[in-house]
Amino acid sequence: MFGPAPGAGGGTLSARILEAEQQLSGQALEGSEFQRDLQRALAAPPHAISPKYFYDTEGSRLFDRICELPEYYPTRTERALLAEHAGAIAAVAGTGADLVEFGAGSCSKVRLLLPALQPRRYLPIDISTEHLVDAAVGLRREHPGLHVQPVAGDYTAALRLPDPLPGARRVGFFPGSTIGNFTPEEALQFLRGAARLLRGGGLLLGADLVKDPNVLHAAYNDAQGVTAAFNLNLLARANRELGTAFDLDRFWHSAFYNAAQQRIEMHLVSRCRQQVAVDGHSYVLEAGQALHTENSYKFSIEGLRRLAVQAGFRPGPAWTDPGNLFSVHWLHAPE
Ligand code: AVI
Repeated sequence: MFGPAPGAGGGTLSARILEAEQQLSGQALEGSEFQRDLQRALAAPPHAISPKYFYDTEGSRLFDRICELPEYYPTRTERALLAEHAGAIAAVAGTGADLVEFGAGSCSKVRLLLPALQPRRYLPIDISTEHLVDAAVGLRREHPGLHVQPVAGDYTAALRLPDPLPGARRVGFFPGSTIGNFTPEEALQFLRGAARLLRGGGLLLGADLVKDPNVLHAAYNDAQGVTAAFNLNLLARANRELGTAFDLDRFWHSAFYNAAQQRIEMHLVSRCRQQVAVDGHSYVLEAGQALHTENSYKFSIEGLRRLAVQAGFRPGPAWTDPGNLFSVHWLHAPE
């Protein structure tokens, strides 16, 4: 899953951004992968597609708006936990580390940790190159002494990372409960890869907690319709990138809590019987037929710790808010 990229060393920020842009060759491939996965999802049950396709530039912008919504508690709760416990986190993670963030987006949460963690280098990884480069430039401006080396790519795929810094322990940062967007098998596989990559260091992981389904329902069905737009952007993206002609008004956003699976499910539901086409292949969607676009698993503290142990980590402290909405875990990765 993870591996070093020989020769991807230091250099100026613009050179490092160039490296990130050069890794776009991986994203060019993603265009055809998106088409193939969309065709597969439309052609036959289970009619499901990976949520990774939400995150083009527009999708990343919409996700940033979701994080500001009053109903979407995870972001502000996790931010408060990171701010409050930054010192305790640095005490277990250590200072001067080689800090790797999986799915860094706008790199906003890491800012809360930088003064306490004082990493020697920061490697933000993200699939949305444009977003990543903008974020890295902003971060470098704010922290001129920080060595920022963005890596554009899909951190769930075979990703080549720069060689570790000699003598620095690797600390991973995976906030936002993005772990919940994986299937349980993918989550285990991701954590196993991370435990190998971070040997001798550890992972700081954010995980959303099981709670009152009404709170969850509101968080994924916000009054302003931003989550609906985020969900529908998957079809808008197909129109932009694949030349499809999905009529977004013919779909509605559906999000509900599946208690048996401990997850929010998001779907795009066809409002009517309609025919759609992708690259010359047409598909009939019945009224009420759903395209499953995302799962967002919720965890108990103990459940998350069990998963981490299975993946090879030794769980350390976990921090939660007074309302038990969200959790942040330190997971030590033994040598
Ligand atoms: C990125 N991820 C953790 C978000 C979540 O809550 O599962 C994505 C999201 N989907 C709808 N709203 C936010």
